[in-house]
Amino acid sequence: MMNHEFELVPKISEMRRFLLLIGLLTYSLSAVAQTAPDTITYSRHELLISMRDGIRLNTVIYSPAGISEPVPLLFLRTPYGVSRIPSPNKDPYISDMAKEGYIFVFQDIRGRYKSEGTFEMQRIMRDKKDPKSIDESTDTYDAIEWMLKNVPLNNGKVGMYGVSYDGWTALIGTIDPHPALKAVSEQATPADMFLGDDFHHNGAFRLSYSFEYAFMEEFSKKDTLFPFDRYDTYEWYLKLGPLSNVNEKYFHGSIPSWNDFVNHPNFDEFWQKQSMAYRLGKPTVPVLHVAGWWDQEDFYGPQKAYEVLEKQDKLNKNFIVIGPWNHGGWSRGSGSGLGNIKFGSPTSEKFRKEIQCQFFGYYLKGNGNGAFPEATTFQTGSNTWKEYNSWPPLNLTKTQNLYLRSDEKLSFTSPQDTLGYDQYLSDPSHPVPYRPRPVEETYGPGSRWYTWLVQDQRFVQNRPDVFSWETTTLTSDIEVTGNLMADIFASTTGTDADWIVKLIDVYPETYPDQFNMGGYELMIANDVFRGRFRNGFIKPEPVNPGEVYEYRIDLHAINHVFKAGHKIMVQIQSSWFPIIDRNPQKFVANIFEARESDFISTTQRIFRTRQYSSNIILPVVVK
Ligand code: PG9
Repeated sequence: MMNHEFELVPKISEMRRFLLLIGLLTYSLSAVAQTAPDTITYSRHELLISMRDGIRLNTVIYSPAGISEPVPLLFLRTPYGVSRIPSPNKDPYISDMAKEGYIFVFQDIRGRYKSEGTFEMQRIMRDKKDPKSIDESTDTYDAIEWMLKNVPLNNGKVGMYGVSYDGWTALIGTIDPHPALKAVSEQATPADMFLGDDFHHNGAFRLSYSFEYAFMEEFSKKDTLFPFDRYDTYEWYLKLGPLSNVNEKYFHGSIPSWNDFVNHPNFDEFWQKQSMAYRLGKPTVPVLHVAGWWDQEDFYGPQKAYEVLEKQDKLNKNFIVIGPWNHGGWSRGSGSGLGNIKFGSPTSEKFRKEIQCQFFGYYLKGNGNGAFPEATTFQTGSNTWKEYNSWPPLNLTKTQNLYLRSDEKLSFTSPQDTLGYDQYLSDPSHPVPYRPRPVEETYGPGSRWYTWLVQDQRFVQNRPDVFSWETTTLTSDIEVTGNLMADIFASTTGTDADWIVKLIDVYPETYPDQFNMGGYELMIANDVFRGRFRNGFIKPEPVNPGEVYEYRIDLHAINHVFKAGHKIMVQIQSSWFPIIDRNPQKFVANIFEARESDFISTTQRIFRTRQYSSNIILPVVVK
């Protein structure tokens, strides 16, 4: 998602040139390709194809040379520019499939790069009563219709795939799908931009990501980095002050998504209609969902999309894979590690060769028996692949509660005290950084954004506004598989507050297996909750100063073994900056309109008594 080169669209008669080229390559290279399938050559052609409303979308077609039998089409639609995509056999993401022979088609979506029309962030679904209406689903349909008729030697079957926005467009293709669409692998699609993906988590605004991404996509037709005047964006966002300064000083109303953020601070119809829960019905084509445990952008999305479709998956068309990856990590590299964390085997290679290839091979070419596991997940900590016939697995785990106790202890035994809390001061003028400073521009040069979720959490442990509780050294392995929840009892002296909860695997201080992991504090689960939404995301409510409230915070799924010799830690804090905007801590109706004077320091208390027994609810595998 960086700046990409601009290529000129050829002007001569597109179809004639395209057909001529395909014809020549088909006949001249067939002998070579048949004897050495590893060396299939792909020819590239780029052209504009018309949608039902006359808008033309820029499309690149890579056709395998030397094939005599028809092959399926694999289709990817992207806002990030098709010119960035290498030839299929040079792109590690799809090179294994390229060896097997597919026609690869890449398309710039409306209004991006060389496509005509207007870009709309996650375009809303069309009004079907209006025959002229269009959306990403009709564009997908029209493009497939065109391909079937015009791309030589296609076998009439289409697969779609892609990571993140490209995964989102793939999944949108399953809505009123073209009958030729036979399989889709959405990978890291966002599913709900208010509850869990790029733009908000539980209603807390993902400031740095949303600001930079909205500018990147909407400043021009090509990805453009925001021109920060300094390297450490932590400093820049702090100096920015209240969010109203964004339009006043920088965007001047010109970035549509930013205006949407400002105008929709709650989970209103705008966000509800964007969500996959609203858009998707029952599975229309087989879907393979793919997620990464440490996906810094869309971890929630693929699991939510899987969950929504699974409810109506009578024909067993819905599958999920979760591996030890960051955003899109399965599509590149070997996947043997992430940051300092080692996985003991090339997990991304395995995904591409043994899962992605087989999935499309079965549904598009009829290879194999199609007996895919319902859920395939990589268990971190033990570094082993697991297969389950449901996700999360049923009847495998028992709920155990890990309680916050006095003296910074964490224990499976509940507190019996009648009084007890830990407290810290939360000062919006000194927010806790979410990753070590300098916080480089998200997609800027030298950015450590990509691995921040596996960053050693010792970097904040001694801050007075981050509170930690820790178990004693574990004497046996604890295997946790499924959905976690934090159940936190807390009060604030303000009228609104953010609660950030992290579940951490603490490595032994001396760790000869990998010396630089000694004492490492690895985040296994985390999320933020904005207090104003404790009674629902549609209507925010102030909190009463000093009153103790129960906050149930979804920490999502994990599949992790806390090994004997390690400890488990929980950290709680009230800012995570600048990935999450600063909560003024004084309730205002719309935080995008808060004034400087609304930002106040508050004292936060986390309770750990018999009545208010803050804890983490863990699904622990029964041995
Ligand atoms: N996480 C990115 C994104 C997807 C959809 C909407 C907004 C952002 C991406 O990597 O494409």
